Amino acid sequence: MADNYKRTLVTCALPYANGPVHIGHLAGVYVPADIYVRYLRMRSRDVLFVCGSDEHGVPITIKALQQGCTPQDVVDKYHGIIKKAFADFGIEFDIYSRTTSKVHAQTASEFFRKLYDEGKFIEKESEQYYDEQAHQFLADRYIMGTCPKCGNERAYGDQCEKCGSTLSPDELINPHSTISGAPLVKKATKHWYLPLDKYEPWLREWILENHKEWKINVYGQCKSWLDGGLQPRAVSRDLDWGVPVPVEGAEGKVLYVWFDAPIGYISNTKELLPNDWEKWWKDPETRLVHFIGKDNIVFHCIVFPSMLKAYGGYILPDNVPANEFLNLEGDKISTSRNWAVWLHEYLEDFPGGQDLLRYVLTANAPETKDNDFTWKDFQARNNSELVAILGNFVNRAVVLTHKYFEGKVPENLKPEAIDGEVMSQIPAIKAAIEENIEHYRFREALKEAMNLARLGNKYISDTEPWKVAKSDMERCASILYHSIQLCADIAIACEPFLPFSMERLAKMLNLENRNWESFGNVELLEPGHQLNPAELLFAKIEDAQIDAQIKRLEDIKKANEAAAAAAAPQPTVDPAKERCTFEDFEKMDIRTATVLEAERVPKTDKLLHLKIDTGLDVREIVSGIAEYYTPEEMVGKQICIQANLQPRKIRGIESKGMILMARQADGKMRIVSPEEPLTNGACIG
Ligand code: B3M
Ligand code: ZN
Repeated sequence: MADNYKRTLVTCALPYANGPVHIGHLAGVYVPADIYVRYLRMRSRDVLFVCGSDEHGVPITIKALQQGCTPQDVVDKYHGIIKKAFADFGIEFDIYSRTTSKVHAQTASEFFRKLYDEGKFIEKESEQYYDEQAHQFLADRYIMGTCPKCGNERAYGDQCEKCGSTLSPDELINPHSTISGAPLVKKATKHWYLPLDKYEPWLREWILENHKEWKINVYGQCKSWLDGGLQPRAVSRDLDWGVPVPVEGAEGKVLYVWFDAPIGYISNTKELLPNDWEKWWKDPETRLVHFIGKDNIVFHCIVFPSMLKAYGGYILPDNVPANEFLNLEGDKISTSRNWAVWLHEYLEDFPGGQDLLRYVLTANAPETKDNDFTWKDFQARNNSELVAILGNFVNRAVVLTHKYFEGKVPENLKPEAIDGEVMSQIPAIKAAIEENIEHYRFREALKEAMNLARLGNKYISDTEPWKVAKSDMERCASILYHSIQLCADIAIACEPFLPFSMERLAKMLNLENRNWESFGNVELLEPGHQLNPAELLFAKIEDAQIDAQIKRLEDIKKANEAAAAAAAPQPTVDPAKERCTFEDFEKMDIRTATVLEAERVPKTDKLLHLKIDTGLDVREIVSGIAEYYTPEEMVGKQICIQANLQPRKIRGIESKGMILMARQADGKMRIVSPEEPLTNGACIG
């Protein structure tokens, strides 16, 4: 690897210890990180792999309330389950600790205190809802009331789960406490804020100028945050679960979970290496890489770096290769709707199926866009890739070597041009795997690694050693000699992706040294080297197993639909409008267009500034859709516009036209698009 770094510190998002982990977590964060780390370890790089449970914050206290136990009980339970699931899937952290550890409390506390002492925070008093019966301030999630948009009487202070609107507690009608049921009063409370706005110029330079190489989804999100303007962020909360704010007079206040959690990366390193942790965090020759999901980008690219910068002396992330989301059978994975494949349940249904899941999740990883996991695809990738390509090649090579040469690597007695042709392709494949892994393109890297097995299968099919054996044993020896060398290359190349089966393959081959450097060596296994008996690496998955999984999901869907129907608000529609003439209608020039660029209009919550191709021209419009769509979601979308509306200046921008949106009576809005892509400028009417 051509770089100036001496060591690499890899972190994975600390999962909230309020539930088990599912395939979305694995695909988005933990499998790619593990592939990366395994690869670096095989290259004998100095690497440290750090993770742990995120055990503070409101989600944990809510779970405790629901389950009638203490927050500590909740995190003890899920920390164990999560830690085991990672170990079961071969995610080999150097440390998996927790943010309730002593070291963490000290580290986070000291971190806050230094910034506090140096005047890096703003102190601000604000009015917050207070429960006089429970004697506490309430987080938004603890406040319930009537949704102003749909009338649901059980809407939360941050969201109405019936109509999906994002709310603030002030918007609720009759807000009351979910803890005591009491009505709420407003009371002044003091909090500390990190003035992110002050770091904005520096962040712009550091990210937008100096990290243009970051993944486009990460860079784009950072840009849109920065362009939207940063605000000071509160780093404390009125809550009784968390790291206490280490300031006199701050009783009943804890550090905000997103302030303490990323410091958990530091504390966990400290816990593992009490005397040696600093070189991993403070030496500019350390490269720091955060693996996370897309919902955590702002915290890892903007908030945490600003904290580190404010503190001083720490290195900053070199890269944050965040993935998008994995959906399940076309639907968003959701814990509350039980729409997920839980890791511990998966292993009950597919014992020993770790590599299979790792494979499918990598081959189909949501690296650049959201992706879908389907059980049919899972089966197809197993049966027609792992079994038919990888397993088949290895099996043929090893079985034939046993059959004709008593399981000893034969001698290369009669090589022919075809052997050289096949073996000469290995360096290029190796280089492609390296290039892709080093640029966080794991699905591409896996495809290349599988090309070794494709190559092997083709080689064996072309040379037909079982036929050659009838007339020319020396030639047969050469073919199997090369096939076995290729198997050894595969045992190395695929190890980061499929560690369990490659361990078995290495045993089958009696291959001891699997460092990356030896991959591609002309002779990995010498003639005469004894192989172990052939063993199947992968087994076919029958339809019945897949049907059972699909049926399970269908049952969950039915149960969810029944629950939703029971709870659904009475459907309402907007009243009919006055009649218009055909001529009125004809006057409107409505056509299809495609969004080319989109960004937030600075200092507004609702407006997006779009550049669109209308087929007639490229023009700019300002649209009040920012509450419903992010700029990233809009780019590339085909929309319909009212194209001959009188232009209007909105926030200094000349807006030429209006996007067609459908608005439900409850306020929910979606874009109206053609059923399938059309050319831009197609007239509607
Ligand atoms: N626990 C959020 C999450 O699990 C959060 C990540 C913390 S990383 C420092 O998505
Ligand atoms: Zn509502």
